[in-house]
Amino acid sequence: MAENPLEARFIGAMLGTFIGDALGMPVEGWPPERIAGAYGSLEDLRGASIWLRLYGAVYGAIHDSGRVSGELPLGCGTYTDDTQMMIGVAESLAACGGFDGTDMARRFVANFDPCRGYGPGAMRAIAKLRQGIPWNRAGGQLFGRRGSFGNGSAMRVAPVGLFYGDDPPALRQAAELSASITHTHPLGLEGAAVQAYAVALAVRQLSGEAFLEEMRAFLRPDSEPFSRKLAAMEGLLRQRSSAREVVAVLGNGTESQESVPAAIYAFLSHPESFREAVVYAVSLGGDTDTIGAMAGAIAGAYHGADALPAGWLDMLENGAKGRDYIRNLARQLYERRAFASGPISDGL
Ligand code: F2R
Ligand code: MG
Ligand code: MG
Repeated sequence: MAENPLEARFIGAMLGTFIGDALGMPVEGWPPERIAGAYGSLEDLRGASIWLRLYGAVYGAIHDSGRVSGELPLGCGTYTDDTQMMIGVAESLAACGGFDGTDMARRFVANFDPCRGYGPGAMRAIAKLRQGIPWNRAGGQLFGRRGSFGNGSAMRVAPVGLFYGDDPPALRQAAELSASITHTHPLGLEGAAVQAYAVALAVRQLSGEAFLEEMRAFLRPDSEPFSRKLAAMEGLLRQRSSAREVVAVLGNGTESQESVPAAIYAFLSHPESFREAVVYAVSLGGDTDTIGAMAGAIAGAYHGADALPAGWLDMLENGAKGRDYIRNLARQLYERRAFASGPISDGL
């Protein structure tokens, strides 16, 4: 049980990331129809035991066979790169009392475990950091020096939204700086800022039109396609669109500009329930662990730690940097935030 509602939201966002990541991991890359065929859809199974069917089936059938799809040798309730990198962001903010690029990059390197399934660009950036290339140089060397617009910058950013939630300009600055360690493309930076702000708005208990209005005001003037997709969400929400229609408009891919809008939509279309938001996020298919992780961060920030299903939490890995570690880290971040002030340090 958390001490107060704000602390509960910090814990909810960080463990919510872990739950969404672990729930989506076994079906990453699957189209929505394949997930619905294997586990049923949220709509079909509403009122029945969707949670047990999806979660139990995913963590039972797939993991009992000892393997998940592809090469990842990850087991039941295991997190992937999404949560592993979020841990690095939170550790750094809590230890330094704010953004410090050198420290955050050092933690990405120290925590790195390729078995967690990193994107190819992130792997290259972390290798460069390990070789001693400074934190504000490595990411810019990727993708022909255009930088990455993968969702790796957004999937890990929830702690920035928690820490800087009261100060949108500082939140944007810290989100973009944290992103730039591995993702320097303008869309990679904007995706991280938008996801961080979504977490901050959820902490403030905003949903629906109020959430969208605040988010529109936060976007950079040139933030196409984020602005277009936010505008489209109103129609999708009104028409109660199918998963296929949602994916056709917002996307569900590894790019920030696809999966960040998809995660926000999963929350906005299911504001009443953490479980529904996260299961729906995974049911959209594509980059399911990451859409699940980001929706889990937003919904967890909105509903708080006590809304996370106890049975799901019990299934999460709990080793050296597992469930209890992340809960304590969220508490440290919450406590450290109260004493944070002054300009953001870039660690140089
Ligand atoms: N790596 C994975 N999943 C593979 C696991 C396999 C599967 N589950 C299995 O079982 O086999 N997931 C993780 O990677 C994503 C985050 O990636 P990140 O950190 O953003 O990496 P990267 O490489 O920088 O970007 C991802 C891709 O986006 C495209 N891209 C990015 N920038 C581009 C540019 N400037 N030009 C062209 N394309 C660009 C590339 O295709 C990148 O590879 C998450 O899903 C995480 O869960
Ligand atoms: Mg992942
Ligand atoms: Mg992913």
